[in-house]
Amino acid sequence: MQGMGTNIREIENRISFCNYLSVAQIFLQDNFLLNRPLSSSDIKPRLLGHWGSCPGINIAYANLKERFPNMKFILGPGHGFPALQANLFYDGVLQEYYPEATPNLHGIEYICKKFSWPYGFPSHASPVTPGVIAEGGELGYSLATAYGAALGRPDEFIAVLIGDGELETATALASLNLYRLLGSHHNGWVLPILHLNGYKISGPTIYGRDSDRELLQLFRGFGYNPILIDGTNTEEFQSALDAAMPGSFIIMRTPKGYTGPKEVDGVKVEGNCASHQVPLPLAKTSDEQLRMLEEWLKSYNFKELYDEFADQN
Ligand SMILES: Cc1ncc(C[n+]2csc(CCOP(=O)(O)OP(=O)(O)O)c2C)c(N)n1
Repeated sequence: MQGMGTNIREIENRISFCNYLSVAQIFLQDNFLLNRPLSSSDIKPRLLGHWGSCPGINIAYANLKERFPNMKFILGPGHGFPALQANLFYDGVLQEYYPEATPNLHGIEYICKKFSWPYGFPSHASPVTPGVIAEGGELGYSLATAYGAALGRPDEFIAVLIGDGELETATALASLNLYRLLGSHHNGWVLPILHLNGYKISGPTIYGRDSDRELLQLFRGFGYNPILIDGTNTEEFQSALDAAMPGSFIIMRTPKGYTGPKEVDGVKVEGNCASHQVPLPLAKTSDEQLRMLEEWLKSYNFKELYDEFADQN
């Protein structure tokens, strides 16, 4: 059953908005709203950042925010920083700390130009990000951090997105035991979500190759009630959140780099580790990749969805 007030289209529009801004931060130094055909001079001279994790983060964040507006959110795959930044921008949180992050073209230009730039925003979640107290970098701590944040705070709701590569680390695996130690009414509710996009930097994850049955058995073995969902199906995600309760563990399947380029130079990119970093590394110098980037950005219908941006040049 859908919860009251659930608006599937609004959630999906938010995901498109944040996907667009994630791509824009990685690639663009001008022409942020595509008011003219994309040209080489619009592309940053040095392309940095990580796309592959971003779409799954945007999906999880938008769905959670709709169902649990006051959640605390802990991000395991810190490499998807453009997605976190896009969501903080969307909610106006970034502007509270960075007044230039206004909800218009100026704000978009500001976050894009400052992404992965000296004295700007690093390419991973760091203490200059509102709400972040720990510099990221080492995978493994998200679940333990979530249980720590819930300790002795029974009214707290904490959603934690764990990378499937991250879950191969000793720390993350051992932290699965914390539910049996800390899952009581004296502590807050931690809702773990496995970001099962199937790949790490240059190869598949172990859990990405597991069958549904194997995954369900694994998390049942740790004492959870696992709920396996297709993250690209918003209704399914919202139903899972409606059904979730303390002890639930959501396994969210998405193709890595979902909605990005499907194939580049004969290499599969969407649904593969080739989407991990910058999927169109030659966008500045190759006409073909530039056109692919333009098509990719246009696919989000950014200006149509958010007409407050439409008339700005
Ligand atoms: C302890 C540790 N080992 C290795 C790395 C190097 N590393 C950075 S990102 C990454 C892959 C992460 O994969 P996953 O958790 O599935 O996140 P995704 O980008 O697919 O969302 C690895 C191995 C690291 N940061 N920390």
